[in-house]
This record gives sequence, C-alpha cells and structure tokens, in this order.
Amino acid sequence: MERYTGAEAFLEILNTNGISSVFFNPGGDVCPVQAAVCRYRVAGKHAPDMVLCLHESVALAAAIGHYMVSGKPQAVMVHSELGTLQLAGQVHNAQWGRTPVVILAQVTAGPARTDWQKQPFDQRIMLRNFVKWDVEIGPRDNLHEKLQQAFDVAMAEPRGPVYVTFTHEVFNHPFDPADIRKPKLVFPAFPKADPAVLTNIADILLHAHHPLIVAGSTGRYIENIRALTDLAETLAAPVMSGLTRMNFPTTHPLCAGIEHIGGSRGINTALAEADVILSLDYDMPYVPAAGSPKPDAGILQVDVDPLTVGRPLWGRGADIFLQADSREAIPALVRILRQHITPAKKAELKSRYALLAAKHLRERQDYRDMALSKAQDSPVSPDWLSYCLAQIMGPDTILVNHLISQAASPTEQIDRTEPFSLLACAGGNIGFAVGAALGAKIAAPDKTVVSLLTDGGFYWGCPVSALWSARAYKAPVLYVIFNNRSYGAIRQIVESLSESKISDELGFASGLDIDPPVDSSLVARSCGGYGRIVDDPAKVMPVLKTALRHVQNGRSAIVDVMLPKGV
Ligand SMILES: Cc1ncc(C[n+]2csc(CCOP(=O)(O)OP(=O)(O)O)c2C)c(N)n1
Repeated sequence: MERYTGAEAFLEILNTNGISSVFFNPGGDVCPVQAAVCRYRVAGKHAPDMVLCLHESVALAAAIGHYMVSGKPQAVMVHSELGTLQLAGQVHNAQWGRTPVVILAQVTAGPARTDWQKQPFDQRIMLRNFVKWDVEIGPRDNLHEKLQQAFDVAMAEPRGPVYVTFTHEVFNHPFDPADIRKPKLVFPAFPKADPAVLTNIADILLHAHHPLIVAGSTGRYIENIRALTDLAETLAAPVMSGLTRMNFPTTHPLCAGIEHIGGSRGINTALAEADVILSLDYDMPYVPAAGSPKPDAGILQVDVDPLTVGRPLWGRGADIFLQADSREAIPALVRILRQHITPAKKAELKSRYALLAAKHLRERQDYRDMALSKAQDSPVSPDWLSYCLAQIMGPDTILVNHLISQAASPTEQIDRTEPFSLLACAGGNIGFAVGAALGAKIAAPDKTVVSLLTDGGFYWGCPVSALWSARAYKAPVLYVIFNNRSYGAIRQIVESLSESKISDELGFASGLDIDPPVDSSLVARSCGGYGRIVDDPAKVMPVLKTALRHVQNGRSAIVDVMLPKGV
C-alpha cells in the first residue's frame, strides 16, 4: 500500500495553499517532510521547493520578501526551539509587516521539563508576543484541519505570522488520505465600511485646505493602486506613500513622495504641513517628533486593524478610526466625494491640483539637479549613487530598500510606478534586506531584484547564508551597500549626547564605527558572485552596469560603495 504520512498530508496542504517554496533549516524534525518531498519527486508528483537557508533568519526574511511580491501565504520550517531562537528579529519584522507566514517547529521538550521557575516548559511562548496565533498539533489532532486553520488565520486580514509546533509523531504517522478535504481558501469578509462614517470623512476632507493621504500598505492589493489614484485626483490631494510598498506612482503629479524615516534629509514636511490626514493602512510607527502632524491636524485612520493591535501606534490617536478593507473603502469614498463636490468646489480643487503638480515637477527637478551637482563628490554622495541606480533600473525592477541614514536619497531619485516594485521593512530589525531580496527573486524569477542596504544591514543579514541560497537556487540579486562604515543612526545620538564631535578615535573608542569594513567583494566571490568596492564617484555607474550584467547572467553581485563616514 502507498505510504501516506502526516508529511504527505503537509505537502498536500502546501500545494493547495499555493506555496511553491518552503524556506527552511532542518533538524531531525524536518526530515520526514524532506523524505516525503523525495518520495513525491520520485513518483513525479508536485511538491514545493525546499529552499535551504543556512541561517533561519534568512529563511524568514526570504519568506517576507516572497510574500510581498507573490501575495501568497508562506511556510517556514525550523528545527525545534533551537531553530526558533535563530529566527530572531525577523519575527518582529513579520509581525509589523503583517506577513501571513506559518512558522513550523517540533516540540522536543517532554512533559517533565520545566523552566527556571519550575513552570511547565512552553516552547510557543518564545514567539507568542509576535504572532497572531500559536498552536500545537499533537498525535490526536487532524493535522490537515489544524494546519489549514493556521494558514487561514495567517491570511485573514489583518494578516500576520502564526507559530505551529508539532509533536514527533505528527509527520511520521500514517495519515488517512480520506481525511484530506480540499480547503475552501475563503477568508472572513469585513463588514462594509459604514457609509455614515465615510460621508463624515468625505466632508472633513472636502473642508480641508491641506489634506494629505498617507498610504501604508494599500499597494498589497493591486486594485488599490488605481483606486488610490482616483481618490487623490478626485480630491486633488497629495499622497505620501509609506516606504514598504509601491502604493502610488512617484511620477504622478500628486505624489508627495515616499516616506523616509529621518535620515539624511530629516523629516517629510508633508505630514507636518497637513491640516487633515487620511491614513490608509498605515501604522505611523516612527513619525519623529519634529515631523509629526500639527497638534490640531485631523487624523482619519482607515485600516483593517485601525488600532494596530499588538504594535505601538504613534501615540496620538485619531479623530476617526474606521475599520475597513481599503479595497472597498477607497472606491466607496470616491463615490461619496464625487456626489458632494459642487461646481465651485471642483474649480477650487482644479487650482489646488495645478499647484501641487507644479510643486511635484519642481521637486523632482531639484532632486535631479542636486544629485548631478554631487556627481564628483568624494567620498561618493548617496544622492549620486541613488541617481546612478535610477539609470540602471527599469520600472519592473524590484527594489528592496532598507536604508537608514541615507533613507531619503533613493526615495527621491528612484521612481517607482509598477505594482510590487518596491518593498521595504515594516519592522525595526535591520537584517532584512539580504534575505528579503532572495525571497523576492524566488517569487519573481523573471524580474531583476536590486537590494539597497546599509553596511550594518549587510552584516546583520547573514550574507553568506543568503548568497549561498541565491546561487544554489538560481536567484541572483544585485546588492548595493551604502557603506558609511558606521552605525550612523546610533552615532548621531551619541554625538548629541556626548556633545563632542565624533572623531575616528572616539568613534572606535565608543563602538560606533565598523571600520575597517569587511571586504564584501571577497564575500561575494566566496559565494560565486561578482563583488566590487567603489570609492571613486566616476566608477559608480560603470560598476553598477557591470554588476547588473552579471546578475542578468545568473550571478549575484555586491557593489559596496564607500560614502562619507558615519552620516
Ligand atoms: C537587529 C537590530 N539591532 C540593533 C538595532 C538598533 N539600531 C537602530 S539603527 C542602528 C544603526 C544602524 O546602522 P546601519 O544599519 O549601518 O545604518 P546607518 O545608521 O549607518 O545608516 C542600530 C544598531 C536594530 N534596529 N536592529
């Protein structure tokens, strides 16, 4: 009789949920699944690709990157408590990024094991602060039903990670295929946005002099990009896009830019100038004090999770909280606005549109001029580097952007217009961009993926692990390091606290600088990639072009550009 175990049932669930890649790092507990994949392959049956990641945090970062491009639920397998601990800060990033990922690990602790306080050992407590749901599957559970429930919970809005532990028997035991029912893959619908509340929102927006729309993750649904454009044009309101998604084309005359978190340019002025802010699917986690909205600005928060349960918001509440699915709420708001716009209002909005369009044009020209004026700066200017990147990237290129001190430069220089062509980290763990770019490339093998990262982010991101997987799974990425040889953000804080100019000596003495830097070109070469360190501004463009050619020919590349130190 054909062998059919829990592991086969697991593969069936992955297949029906459209999971094409399992990002994993094994222990004995994953072996039954690896063995089932072998049996499936020998039998010519479809099983997902098992993408071996040499570090678990890369596995989870890759899953986040894959989801942000594919929109599909993700599965990550790690070895018991040891692998779980290695997932590290990516769990936080998955939570903040609302990533529907099911993380699976076996429980190895027997019933007699306790913690230091003599309480029963609870493996799931490790991730409980970050996940929507944690559950254990035991031998008496129907694996199929419980696992499907885990994927359903992860995918239901607001999406988020789920931690599933399982006992040793679960994947090894015979499983009756008759117990497998095709899942319905239907997620709970949200009640329609309350028309009275939407009418109120429309009224407030129409009376505002400087309304601003802020879109956080609306672009996770492709239809929202068109709908948001309709909304902005109907209201003649600028749109500031959150940095984690392509929500609104930067080339649109109403684009007020992509949010950047402090960094080289300080604050986004759009937030500080608005009298009413319509916040769509936006957490506002980092709004720095200086860039916060005016104290009397109206805040209208529309989100599937308007109170952002489990994640701190920005500490000042809102005038309206509306729980709604933006796919339904944005077009509904557009309809209401259109009904309420009088001919006089229409004329007013038309002139506001013209002013905003002129401002947009001016700003873009200023950005270009600024970058070009720095073309010869040595050390290399991040604006010049971003300008050069813009020249080698097509609209379809997927940009994985995790810069900190230079956050503003690429948002100003590199246009993003196509759905899913931008992804960035919603959480605070900086080791995101290396693994996320790998996952994005695996999700979209025909697209070019360019990952911008800090030197700190490069080291945190376990580059050897990610580059090994990129090579093995034919998922080459162009990594560009904006290298300031320092923990620049921390340096700024220490500089202000110490009230002293941080010299090289002080930077080293206080543990701020990562200098001398690691020779990343050797890291690239050790993993079969192309690597170059660039400190001459004239070499930036030619090296980027060469690196891109290597990537298009199947090799990952690291271009490590030396910028001014510490800033
Ligand atoms: C995993 C992790 N550890 C520590 C921090 C705290 N932290 C915030 S910014 C920063 C410095 C980041 O340096 P780098 O990534 O090189 O970027 P830069 O500030 O130089 O632009 C640190 C250590 C963090 N956010 N994430």
